[in-house]
Amino acid sequence: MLKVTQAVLREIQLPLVQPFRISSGVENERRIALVELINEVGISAWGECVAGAAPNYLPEFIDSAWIAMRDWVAPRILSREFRDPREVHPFLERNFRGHNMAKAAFEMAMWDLAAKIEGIPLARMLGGTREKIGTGISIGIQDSPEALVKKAKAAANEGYQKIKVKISPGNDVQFVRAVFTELGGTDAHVMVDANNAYSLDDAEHLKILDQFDLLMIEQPLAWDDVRQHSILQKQLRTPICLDESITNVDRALDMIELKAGKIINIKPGRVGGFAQSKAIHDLCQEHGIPVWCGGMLESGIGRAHNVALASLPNFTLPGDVSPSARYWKKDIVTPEWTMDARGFVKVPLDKPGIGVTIDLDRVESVTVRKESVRAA
Ligand code: OSB
Ligand code: MG
Repeated sequence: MLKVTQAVLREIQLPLVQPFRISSGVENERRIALVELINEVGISAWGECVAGAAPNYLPEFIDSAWIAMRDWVAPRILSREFRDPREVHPFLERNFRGHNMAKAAFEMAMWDLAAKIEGIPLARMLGGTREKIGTGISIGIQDSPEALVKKAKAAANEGYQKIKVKISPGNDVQFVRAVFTELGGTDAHVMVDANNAYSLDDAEHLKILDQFDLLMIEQPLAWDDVRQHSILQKQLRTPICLDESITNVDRALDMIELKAGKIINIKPGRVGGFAQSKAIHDLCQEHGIPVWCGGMLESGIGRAHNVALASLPNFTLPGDVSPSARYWKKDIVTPEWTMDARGFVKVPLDKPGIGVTIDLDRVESVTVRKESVRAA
């Protein structure tokens, strides 16, 4: 039985080792909401809310998610005993629209709790089969093509299997050409992510990118669009991968039926947690659509959830699950996340649950607000 008696929300602030710029804004520091769920015998389980400081990726942001979690998600989770973590998502959906990142933080913590109670690794609880995850890096928009090439080459040398370059109008063809010229023919696959920076009027311009044999172009058009991507995909040789638009399994089916993309980036936070992530994974598998696990600059806790999810069989492309040192001077978990020279992150299979230990002293030292919700 999954019976939570207390939920603790903490906001931590962690400076990024390098600023991260995407088409819609820049982040120098991550404000992250962590969820700790404690059950009736004192087992602690953890989740991470991936909402950013600003509503520039999807509508949620950390302060909206905080209210959603404190006033709506936590009271629901605390009001009931669950037999199985699969029951959590449908229960949270009842007369409660949206707020997927807030819901996911709790839903994923419930999977951690279930795995800890069963004494098995989260990856196995989810149905994962992989022992290591191929890893990609997401490189933010740089000041010049030269600066980008330097970063991309360094990443290839570190062993990253996939190099994702953030693009926006004015920071695209020249930048991608420079990387293609320097890295073409190496093992690292190059892709781009536009985070909605283009419209259908840019189709001719985007076609220029076809010559670079990119692994994919991620979310070129509007954050909530599927139909226009299907028009664009017909004109592009480069496979489109949807990120922002896929907020649940129904949108994934829309993409498949409308041929609006050929790949899906699954971020569990974006789709309300693991149950929907698994449903999207399974649907894509049935339709021969590869998936990969995206990232949201997570701390070591959210990273643990992503690594566990990425161990499922249809995660056939490298995930944005870079090692801790790519983001933080010091992570909040032990051991920190590392990547081997061939670009793999190991799935922790030696401990129940998320597989890393929370460094509580470190968490407390970076906590800027904390609220606790108890069962009525
Ligand atoms: O579009 O994938 C994205 C980070 C913040 C918001 C959106 C995105 C990203 C990333 C980060 O690309 C990838 C990572 O966590 O390494
Ligand atoms: Mg993206």
